[in-house]
Amino acid sequence: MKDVLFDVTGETPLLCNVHAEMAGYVVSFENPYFAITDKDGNYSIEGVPPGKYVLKTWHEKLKKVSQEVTVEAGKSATANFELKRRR
Ligand SMILES: [Cu+2]
Repeated sequence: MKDVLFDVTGETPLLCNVHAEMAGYVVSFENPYFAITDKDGNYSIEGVPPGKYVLKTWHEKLKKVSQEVTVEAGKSATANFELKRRR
């Protein structure tokens, strides 16, 4: 096992030189607030301090979308996205 430090933010593709279908991605962030959607596309990010944020999506086959979200103290905020295929 080899340790690798991801000291850049964004996506790092892990590709195979032999098999084109073997591909994985590591996506690194500058903060601990992220979520992976469930099979129906639902997600939730807990413990976000009140404030204004830009929420960004990432998917290997879908276009990136971002949306401004305001989190108020003691309330939950909702952000829905409609994602389209990358060209
Ligand atoms: Cu391979």
